[in-house]
Amino acid sequence: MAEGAHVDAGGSPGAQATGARERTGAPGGASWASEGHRLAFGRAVQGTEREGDVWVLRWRAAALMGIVNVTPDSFSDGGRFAGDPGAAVEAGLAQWHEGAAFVDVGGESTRPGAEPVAESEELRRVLPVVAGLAELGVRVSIDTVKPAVADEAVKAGACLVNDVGGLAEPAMRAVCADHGVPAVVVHMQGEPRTMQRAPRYGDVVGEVERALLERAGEARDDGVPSVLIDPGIGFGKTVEHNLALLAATRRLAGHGLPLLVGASRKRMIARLAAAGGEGPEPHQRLPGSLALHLFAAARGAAMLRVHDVAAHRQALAVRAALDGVGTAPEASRG
Ligand code: HH2
Repeated sequence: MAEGAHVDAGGSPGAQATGARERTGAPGGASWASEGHRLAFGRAVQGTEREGDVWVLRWRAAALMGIVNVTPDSFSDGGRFAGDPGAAVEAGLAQWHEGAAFVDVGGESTRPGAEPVAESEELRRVLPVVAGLAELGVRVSIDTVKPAVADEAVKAGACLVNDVGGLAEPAMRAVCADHGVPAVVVHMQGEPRTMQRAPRYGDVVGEVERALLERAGEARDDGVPSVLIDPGIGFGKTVEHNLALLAATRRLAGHGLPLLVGASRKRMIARLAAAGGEGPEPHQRLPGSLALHLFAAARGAAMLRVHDVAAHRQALAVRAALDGVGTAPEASRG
């Protein structure tokens, strides 16, 4: 049912699955659609194709991961769906129809200063939403740092584990390997409660890159079928650290592992746009989110984690349509 939702351009996994036309890369070095991305699963998942022992999802350009936080306290959408799994499923399904390749369900806020949530409470929040979306044919990602939550969520239908703890726990790698699901390996310095107090790096890009590649190697060695890597915008980083990492998108995307970037509505946007005042509130940060994500997409990011799927879809499609404009032979001759 939901498969038909993925119909248009941009080369998303959904578009790939429904046979939408592929775009070619623009001459002149822009990489809007020139690089293919690949995620391997140990079992059949909607939109994948079998390749030997694994099932592979392929796409071009940047795909979107929609966000559904079933929490009372998330920095941007906290409280919207707390205690109302039906509304959360509806919102996730809407994001899927808008073109999300995955819908990321989270039951514990990781905003700076957030307190940890008990496992039983996190399970109570996420399981009905994961199961409800999976039953509707939505590819669901589970946003958790707890192996037991990941395990139950995958049993309920999630097909991707998004771990802001960076897959540091062997038990988390075991869950992914045992169920044959890929994972997002996110970089975080410290832990949410304290991570923004005094983030410090000698060489932020080099250190984040090294940590991500190490963790990706451990995951591979432990049998996780594939990973996306994510520099963790705002996870133990100043605005300057975030900017340095975004500026290094091409380098971080150049390791043969799909790169996920999640800057949606984050505090750095308020700081950059503040003009002396407080800066826009989270729900007013869509323009800044688009600016950061279009920048990352143009430099090879494979996936963008976003609250506003339709707006990103539109921006990516319009930007992609500019590929080649002005560089075609007849245009440059004139
Ligand atoms: N950011 C947040 C949560 N999960 N996962 C990945 N892979 N990358 C991110 O940048 C990322 C993430 C924080 O955003 P949000 O879910 O909107 O808020 P909260 O953690 O307060 O629920």
